[in-house]
Order: sequence, then structure tokens, then C-alpha cells
Amino acid sequence: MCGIAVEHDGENILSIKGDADNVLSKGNICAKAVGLQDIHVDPDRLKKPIKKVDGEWVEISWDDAFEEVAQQLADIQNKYGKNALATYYGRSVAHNIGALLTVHPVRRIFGTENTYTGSTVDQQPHNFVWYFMFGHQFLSTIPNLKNTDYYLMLGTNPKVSNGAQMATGAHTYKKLTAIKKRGGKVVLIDPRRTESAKYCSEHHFIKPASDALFLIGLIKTIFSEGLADAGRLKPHIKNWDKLEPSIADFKLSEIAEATGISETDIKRIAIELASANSAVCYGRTGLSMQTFGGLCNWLMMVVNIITGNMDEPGGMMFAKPAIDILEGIDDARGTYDTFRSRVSGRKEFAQELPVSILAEEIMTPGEGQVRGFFASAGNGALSMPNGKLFEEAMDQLNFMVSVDPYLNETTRHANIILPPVGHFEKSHYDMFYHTYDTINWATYHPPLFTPEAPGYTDFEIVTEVLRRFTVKRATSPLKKLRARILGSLSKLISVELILDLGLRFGPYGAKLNPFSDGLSLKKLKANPHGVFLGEPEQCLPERLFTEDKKIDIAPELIVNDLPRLKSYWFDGQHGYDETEYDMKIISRLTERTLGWMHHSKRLVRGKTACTLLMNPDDARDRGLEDAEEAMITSAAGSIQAPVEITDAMMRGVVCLPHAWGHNREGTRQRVANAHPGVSLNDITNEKVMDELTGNAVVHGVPVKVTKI
Ligand SMILES: Nc1nc2c(c(=O)[nH]1)N[C@H]1C(S)=C(S)[C@@H](COP(=O)(O)OP(=O)(O)OC[C@H]3O[C@@H](n4cnc5c(=O)[nH]c(N)nc54)[C@H](O)[C@@H]3O)O[C@H]1N2
Ligand SMILES: Nc1nc2c(c(=O)[nH]1)N[C@H]1C(S)=C(S)[C@@H](COP(=O)(O)OP(=O)(O)OC[C@H]3O[C@@H](n4cnc5c(=O)[nH]c(N)nc54)[C@H](O)[C@@H]3O)O[C@H]1N2
Ligand SMILES: [Mo]
Repeated sequence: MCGIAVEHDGENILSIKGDADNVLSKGNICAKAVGLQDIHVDPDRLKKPIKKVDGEWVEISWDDAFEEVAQQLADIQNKYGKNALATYYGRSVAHNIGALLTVHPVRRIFGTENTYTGSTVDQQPHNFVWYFMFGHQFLSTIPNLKNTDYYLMLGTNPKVSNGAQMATGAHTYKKLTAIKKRGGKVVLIDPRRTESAKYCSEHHFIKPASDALFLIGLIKTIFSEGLADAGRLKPHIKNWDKLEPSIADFKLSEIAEATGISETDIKRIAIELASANSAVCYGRTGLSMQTFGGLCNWLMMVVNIITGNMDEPGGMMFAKPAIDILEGIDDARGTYDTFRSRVSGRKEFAQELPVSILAEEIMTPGEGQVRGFFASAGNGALSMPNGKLFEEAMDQLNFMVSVDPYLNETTRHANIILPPVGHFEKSHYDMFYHTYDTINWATYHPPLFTPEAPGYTDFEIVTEVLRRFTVKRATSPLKKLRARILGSLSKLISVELILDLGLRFGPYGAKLNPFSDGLSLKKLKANPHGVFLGEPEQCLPERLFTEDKKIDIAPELIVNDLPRLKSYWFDGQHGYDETEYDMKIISRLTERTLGWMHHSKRLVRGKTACTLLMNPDDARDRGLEDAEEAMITSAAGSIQAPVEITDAMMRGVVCLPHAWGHNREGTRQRVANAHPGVSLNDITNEKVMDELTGNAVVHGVPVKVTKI
């Protein structure tokens, strides 16, 4: 979302710099922005549809491609039923307006229960908790770092990630420094002393997956010290009396032992946080992609609420985006357990099933078996737990289409790849991420270059497939005619039309008044650096989506997961053999790049990013030297990576970046393949998930590490 200034000569990009006048980012950018230049000119980026014929890829016309994709997908549903077709979107949908706008129609028109996204290897436990506490899965809490006096963060590494669920305009670490400068405190809880630690006041190692216990320790202390006070929100909270009893069984001494953080520190942090003028407790993927993702996210909300920091400056606040997607679509609020998966009976959340079960849905015969696959914007082979199994599964499909600009580890399993135009060849408005705004603002970017003809955006590709699919699925000539007419009419709907209407009828909109100064697409076009719409403002209880307009501080379903936490940590019910697997592996992001940007030469050059971080004592015990290749084995398999010895790792925990492993045959990505690394998800376990939410567990996977 950072504003970038692209200097070009009409065809070639000459430079990419931070846009100093951008309302949000004020000139800050990270390396990834600059890397876009390489992606733009990468000869491996696909420009035309390709089809696999006898194992070879051949270019085909767009018309043939659309026709065949629509026919194949329709045939599968005609023959085997709706659920025989699965859909999947990865992360490149999130900052991609055209792709994003296809999610809803794809769900409606394909109508399959086999709907999957990268959310369930990511942030879904946040959405789950917001749904049960606030009544809407996207009523997202955003840390108001600008005004806070005390920032407790767990399982997030903002120096590298820029903070994740807060649209921050890069250089988030500057905000940490600013908190300290004004006399505040920043506390980091992470099994690794990360790149962010040096911008914090203190860092504590924590044993992977024990954060829920740590948070319970804080909550118990806040109550026992008489510091629990929800302030202004008190009358709008229900089930307050159920909270303390639900955690009564957990003892501080046992929590200290399990987490590795002393009782004194837990108590001190709790008292400091609760006594600060303003404070905020935030955690991201280290908390959501672990065994207790749901509990962690609930307990974080509880900490913020009982210290009076929910919907308060310096605490958790809420964005008020120019296009309010929360008000737009009613069924986007969330749903739970309205259907279950065929093979293992997993519950849906928000009309999605956990991506971890996709392989079994493809590989298990029987009625409703997945045979067709529509995939877009994700490289699941590297990003899903047990990606190797997922690759085997994709090979068993009758038909797979990928909407993706690259022939990579995932799309190589497709029958047809439909590549959207480049990132500078389509317009952009960050519809989804504005719900995570740290300031309220809006910006629109027109396309910079004209694509090679014909050149279709994600939106145009997917809507065309849907149009033809609908005609092919229609069961009578009359229905076909209707589908054709509706299809033609739907061509009048463009991304720009949706944006203009969304902006005009949003909270800052001009409506249809030509004299209004309110927002419209025209106004955004006239303000290329963005339009500032104000600091976050208090909005509760009005903004709550619960029927009774109350926050449920102890949702029964979530509270009922506490016995699992207890038996995992205190009764040895963790489901793996500790003598065999004596270490835990966690992930890290790569600072300069991310998955699909491994195609950028300037981002991947230099020494390999794909090293196994290990504590010196653990290395010595195993006779491992720095830079030596080690074998890492889990219940799912083995990989090898060079060891990087560092006391930044907690004992018993090792760390590898994810999204690497460009060592598969049959891809077309010379830059990435020249810097392969290994895929951590070759050894993560798709069978282990957060039982409450169904989210994948990629942090804290039990492994053994041995000398080769
Ligand atoms: N450069 C770069 N930036 C990115 C991305 C990228 O790939 N590269 N990806 C983007 C995306 S899609 C996302 S979702 C965000 C993610 O943003 P963040 O969540 O901030 O990402 P991570 O750096 O993975 O932070 C997770 C942290 O959790 C820690 N951790 C692991 N297990 C545990 C545990 O059990 N307890 C605790 N307390 N900590 C644990 C890890 O050591 C790590 O430091 O980043 C975004 N930004
Ligand atoms: N072990 C482990 N696993 C993880 C994580 C972890 O920390 N550790 N992190 C998880 C998280 S937070 C995330 S978000 C996922 C990320 O995993 P993925 O969602 O798989 O993300 P990428 O690997 O970046 O793949 C993005 C895909 O989008 C394609 N693409 C790029 N631009 C466009 C476009 O404009 N349109 C379309 N249609 N496609 C495009 C790329 O070619 C690529 O195929 O991984 C998850 N998996
Ligand atoms: Mo993510």
C-alpha cells in the first residue's frame, strides 16, 4: 500500500522510489517495491494462455482457452456434482482489486462447498475470533501505535513484515522507536530474538505454542491485582462473569514453567500493561499459525478489553474505510458449521474449509470427490502444510486451471494457465487492506502501461470464464439464452464502475451529487498521492455486528477449547513423540522478498536466505558446525538446509524461512530456480491444525535435526 513513484519512458521503468507525498507512507518503501521492476520485464512472466498437451506446454488463443476451461469445469459439475469442483485463492488476491472482486461471484456461481483460500494458513483465527466476539469476521482491530504508551507484541516481526494486519506504509519499526522516545515501552515475545528486537525495550523467548498460557497468566494477574476495568465499554460486554472462572484451573507457576517466562516477568508485564495510560497487545502469524491460534487471538482481545484499551486511542482501534466492505455484503459477516468436509468432517468457517484438507478431498475416492480445480494467486505447493502431498493430489485431478502469471511449483500441475496482465498494467484500489488502515485514507492507481494485446486483468479473465461456464451449465435452451443475456449485461460492470459506486455511497461519498466534495473515483484520480480521511475514531458499540450489540468476552465455543490447551501442556496430550522429535521448527519471512517475488533478480541476489537458524548449544549437542548442511526430519518427511548458528534462537527451537524450494522440475522461472532453497512446507504436517478454527499449524512443528 506504500505510495511509489515510478519513473518511466512510456515503455520501460527507469526507477521506482518512495512517493514522498503519499498520505500514508510519506516516501517510505521496502525492497519489494523496487523489485517490481524486475517482475515487469521478466521474460518468464507469462503473457499468453498455455495448455499442457502430452506433457508439453503450448500457447493457445484466449478464446480457445476460455472455451476449454469453461467446458471442462462445467463437465465436471454436470457429471459429478457441484462439490467435485474446488476453488482456491492465495495471497496475491489480497492486494489485487480485480482478483478480489471475483471471489464472491466465483463462490456464488460455482456454488461448491470445496472453497479454500490461503486464509487458513494465515489469519483466519483472527477472523474467527472477531466473528464470535464482535459479530463480523472483518471487524478488524488495529493497534493504534501512534498514540500508545505500551506495546506488547507476540509472534510478529514488523521490521521484516511491516506489521501484517495494519496498513502501515512501511518502516513500522520507526513507530516502535517513537513509542520508546516518548517514554513508552515495547515488549516482544518470540522464540527468536528477531530483527525487530532491537527496536523494543525488552524481548522474552517463549516456547512455541505456549502463548495462550502466557496470555492467561497476564489476565489472571490483571484480575488478581484488581486492575481489570473495561472502562467505557463495560455496559456493552456480556459474559464478563464467565471469564475468570474459565481460566481458574491454570496456575501461574505452571504457566511460567511451560512458557519459559518467569512468574515475576509475567506479573510485571501484566501490571505495567494494565497501568499504562494506554496499551495495546497484538500478535500475528506466530500466534495464528500455531496449535492454539483461536485461543491466542481470543485471549489477546480479552487483554485489550479488560485493560480498557479496546476502541481507545493508543489501544486497539478500527478503520473506517472509504468503501466499507463490512456494510456491503451481508453474508460476508461469517458463518460457522453450516456444512462439514466430506472426508474428515471439518467444519466450515465463512463458507470455507481449511486448506489443509484439500489434498485429502482430492485423493479420497467416493461421491463428492474433488476432480476439478480452479486455482488463483497462490503457490500452494510451497505455502500449504505438506505441500508435497498437495502436489501429488493435484496430479490426480481430471482438470485444473490456474489464473497466474507464472509457471511455478503449483501451476505446473495445471492443464491450462491463464495469465493476467502485469502489476503495472492494471488499476488498483486496495479494497481489502483499507479495513486494516492505521489512518483512514484512500488512493487509486490507474494502469501505467498498456499490456501486450489483448491482455486481460484477473477480473476480466475470471468473469469471462464464469460467463461461459454459466451458459454451459444451463440445462435448457431458455436458460442458456438467459445466461447469455445476463452474461452480456455483466460486461457493463467494470472494476472502475464498482469502485466509483462504492466510493460514492461509502461513508465519505459524494453520492450522485455532482457538486459534492465527497469521494468518487474522479476525486481519487485527481489526488494521486491519496486522500486523507482522518485518524481512527471510536466506533463501539455502534459498529458491533452482534444481534444484541454487545461484545461477547467469553464465547462458549472458544472457552470450550481451553481443556485442549491444558491437556496439551500439562497432561502430555500433544500427539507426538518427544523422544523422537526433540525440537520445534518455526518459520520466518525473507526480509527483502516474498514468495512470487523470488523472480526478481535484485531481491534474491547475495547469499542464500534459506538457512536453518539454531542455538549454539543445540548445534554443539548435535556436532553441527556453522554452514554445515543438516537433516531436518518431521513426521511428514525430511529436508536439508545449511545451519546458521546464532544465540538469537531459543534452545530447542530452529527456524527456516518459507516459500523457498524452487527445485522442482517443469517450471519456467529461471531467477527463482537459480536461488532454490528448500521448502519448509515439505515437512509441515497437514493433519495437525488448530482444532478450534481449522487453521494450519506451520509454527512449532516437532522435528529432529541431525548431522548428515
Ligand atoms: N518481507 C516480507 N514481508 C512480508 C511478507 C513476506 O513474505 N516478506 N509476507 C506478508 C504476509 S502475507 C504476512 S501474513 C505478514 C506476516 O507478518 P508477521 O506475522 O509479522 O510475520 P513473521 O515475520 O512471520 O512473524 C511471525 C513471528 O512469529 C514468531 N513465532 C513463531 N512461533 C511462535 C510462537 O509459538 N509464539 C510466538 N510468540 N511467536 C512465534 C516467529 O519467530 C516470527 O518472528 O507479513 C507480510 N509481509
Ligand atoms: N511454513 C510456512 N508456511 C506459510 C507461512 C509461513 O510463515 N510459514 N505463511 C503463510 C502465509 S501468511 C501466506 S500469506 C502464504 C503465502 O503463500 P501463497 O499465497 O502461496 O503466496 P506466494 O508464494 O507469494 O504465491 C503467490 C502466487 O500468486 C501469483 N501471482 C502474483 N501476482 C499475481 C497476480 O497479479 N494475479 C494472480 N492471479 N496471481 C498472481 C504468483 O505467481 C504465485 O503463484 O503462505 C503461508 N504458508
Ligand atoms: Mo499472509
